[in-house]
Amino acid sequence: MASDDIDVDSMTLTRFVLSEQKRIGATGSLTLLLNALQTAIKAISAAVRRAGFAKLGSAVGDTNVQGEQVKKLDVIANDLFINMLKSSFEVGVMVSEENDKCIEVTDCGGKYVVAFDPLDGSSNIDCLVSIGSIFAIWKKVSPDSKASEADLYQPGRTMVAAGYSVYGSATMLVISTGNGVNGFTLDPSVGEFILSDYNMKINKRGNIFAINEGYAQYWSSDVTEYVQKCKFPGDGKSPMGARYVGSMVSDMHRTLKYGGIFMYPATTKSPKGKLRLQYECNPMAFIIEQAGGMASNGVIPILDIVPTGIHDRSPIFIGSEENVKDYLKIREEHDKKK
Ligand code: P6P
Repeated sequence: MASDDIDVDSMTLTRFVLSEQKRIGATGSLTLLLNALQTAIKAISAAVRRAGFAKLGSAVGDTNVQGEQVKKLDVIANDLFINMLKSSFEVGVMVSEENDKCIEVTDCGGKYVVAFDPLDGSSNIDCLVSIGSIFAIWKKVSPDSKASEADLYQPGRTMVAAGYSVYGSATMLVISTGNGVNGFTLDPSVGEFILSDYNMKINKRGNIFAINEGYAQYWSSDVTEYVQKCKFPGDGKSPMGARYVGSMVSDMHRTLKYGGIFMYPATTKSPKGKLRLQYECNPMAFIIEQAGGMASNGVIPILDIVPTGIHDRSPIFIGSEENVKDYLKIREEHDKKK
């Protein structure tokens, strides 16, 4: 209970993960890995809050493997993730959105495999739109062999944990280790993530659709029909609300909290979609399924896609189960006519 307005019994993320470790009789390796991740995220949060003063938002002139302009904060966030994960001695191999090749941590025998986007939505830094970090965690395929790039080709279904952080009006870390979803808000005065959203669940149906309508001319007919139905439902029903931030973490956090659907479909310009499977689509799909929602590439669940490359992209339709099913029904009708 709190005394003098100081909570003397806070459920911190560290404490929560330790209690989970005890509950399932785990070895503590994942606890160490998650603590390393939260240290990186706390440091990124501090850097994001200083970006304006320290001109961290300005580009460093490079472009990353995605061909996107690299900003100083991207570099800081990427280095923090890599260094904190390496120093946990629990990671055998990792892939970052910022690095063309995977990073094999040869000298530690770590049993975990991590894919991460250290700073997603960084094109929004200079206009103060919320950005975030996203991570997915697997175990090595074969416990006795050295980790290698092959371990990064696992489908999302075999993930052991996933999460994202939002650097917004507050810094929040939303995480699942396979036993539901919990949200932790950073208390800057203590420097700890405190449990603020216990056992998060997504509504079965929501009233918000999110898609970049600027690309409408590039959509397939099923997406066009579905979005039209969101706007003109007919039968005297009210239209759905439209929201689109352009920062996946922000769009996904709103979808989790308020319900509805987020879509980044394949288009004639991006035939495989834009968002990356291993460190954007899969972790978000893991979280949303754990919260009772649904995530599909339009044909199969995101978590069942078998990657063919560490930077694979995938179309994604994710959010409240009934909203996603509404789209999939239209998709099925159009596919039958092909
Ligand atoms: P578009 C940010 O660059 C990002 O990778 C995601 O965070 C976001 O959802 C998407 O791209 C936005 O892409 O093409 O709508 O600007």
